Amino acid sequence: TEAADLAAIEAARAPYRTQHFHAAPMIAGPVTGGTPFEAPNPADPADAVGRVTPAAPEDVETALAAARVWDVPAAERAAVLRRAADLYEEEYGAIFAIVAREAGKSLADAVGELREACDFLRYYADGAAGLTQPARGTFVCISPWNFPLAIFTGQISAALAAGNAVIAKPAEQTPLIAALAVRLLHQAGVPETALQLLPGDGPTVGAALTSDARVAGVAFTGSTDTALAIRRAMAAHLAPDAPLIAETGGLNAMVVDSTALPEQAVRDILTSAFQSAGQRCSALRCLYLQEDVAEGIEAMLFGAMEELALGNPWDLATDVGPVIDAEAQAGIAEYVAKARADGRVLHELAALNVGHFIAPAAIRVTGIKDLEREVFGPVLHVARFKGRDLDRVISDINATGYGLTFGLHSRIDDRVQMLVDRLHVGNTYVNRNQIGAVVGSQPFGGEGLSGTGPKAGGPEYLIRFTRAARPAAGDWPGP
Ligand code: TXE
Repeated sequence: TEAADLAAIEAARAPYRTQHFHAAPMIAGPVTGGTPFEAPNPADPADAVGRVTPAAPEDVETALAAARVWDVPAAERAAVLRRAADLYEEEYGAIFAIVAREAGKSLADAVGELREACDFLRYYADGAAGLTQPARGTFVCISPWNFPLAIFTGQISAALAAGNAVIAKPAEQTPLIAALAVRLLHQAGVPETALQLLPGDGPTVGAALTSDARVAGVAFTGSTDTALAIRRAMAAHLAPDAPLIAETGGLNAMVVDSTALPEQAVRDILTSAFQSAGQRCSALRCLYLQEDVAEGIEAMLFGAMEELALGNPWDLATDVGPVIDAEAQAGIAEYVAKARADGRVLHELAALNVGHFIAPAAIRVTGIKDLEREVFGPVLHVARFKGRDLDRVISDINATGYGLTFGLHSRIDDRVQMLVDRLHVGNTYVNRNQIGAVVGSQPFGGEGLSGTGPKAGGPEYLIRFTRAARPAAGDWPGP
């Protein structure tokens, strides 16, 4: 039963409730280390999560000099990656605890992180046998804080499956979960020269790695601006055929027309906009409601928002946790305050006074053109449209330049097909929530400013980490 599962999870996490974790450079050589700092819990300023020793410039040099491709038969690499997936699953108590305390993610999110990370390990292990080209060399993997286990593991397991040496640079905000993942991968049998970890910040450690000629390729997930900066650094310093595999931001819309089932649409809107406190690149940002049903759906939606439990993710009942840090909180709070001053806030939940929380909010807009940037938090924009204006809605969505996810609630088959055909997005979700990706069966990735492709967890991804890869990003994001 679910109650028994929750009790088991409580028990597995309990030993890690107050543990003080540690992350430091994990390199095949002596560690110098920069100035250590304390990792905060975004939900609870009183919680001492751990201590982080970032990489010093000497550690970057040591890692680059020590990196060695993982030159064993593909079947052996695959077996090690599968063993790592088993170890991740055995360590689920520690993983759920760190994901909650360091990244502020809810139990539902933590379960999703672990499942996706293990799926990536096993999927790329399966794919390793089919590779016909050799490894490229040293791959740098730079990951974001919003999927601190799943995306981190997805990048490095693909690069390792292909036999590369990996140097991983996790997000500043989430080095503790990365350090645990690397420990488990080493324990499974990945050599220390094939997988090294350099905690540290982007402009120093990240930039040093992406502008070193010894690096053969870069996998990156994060903001579009950072991806473009990395592309410039690579063009100046790396071999011209070094691939950049980038997954970046989105400005995602959902259209709900008058034939939609309201209860189902409302449930999917809530999940799409507020799961992970809206800190998913796939999250719904701009909802378009057809005018004749808009009032009814808005009333239902605002009622349903009141059911969301905003709170500390250590509490298993929490639906919406904090945003990642004080800077994110301040930026989003300022954005919502401005909308409030303009009288555009349609509904918002009561605020919490401790931790970096943003109360889920719905804001009136005339359309996606009113969104100047990706607001990475639990903020949903709501627009209304008339049936005859659907063409304009489509061209406005395409005109953002992003192309990650699109959601549609409609029971008119021709309309569904027309929208799917005309919208330039990587992933479309019809009559369901728009945040899912399933390794192997539903690969994830965007078009335009949202990424270079190929889709993660899909059949094209792994070969980009071999010498079969052509320059992936020479003209990205294209004219
Ligand atoms: O991302 P950054 P941040 C978006 C989202 C969010 C915004 C900022 O809109 O509000 O990005 O988040 C490393 N050279 N997404 O600041 O800066 C950095 O250390 C090399 C969307 O966290 O792009 C981190 O490891 N590396 C997204 C990684 O890049 C550099 C997920 C991502 O950080 C670097 C997260 C540099 N010059 C944020 N500068 C998604 N697609 O889900 C930074 N980094």
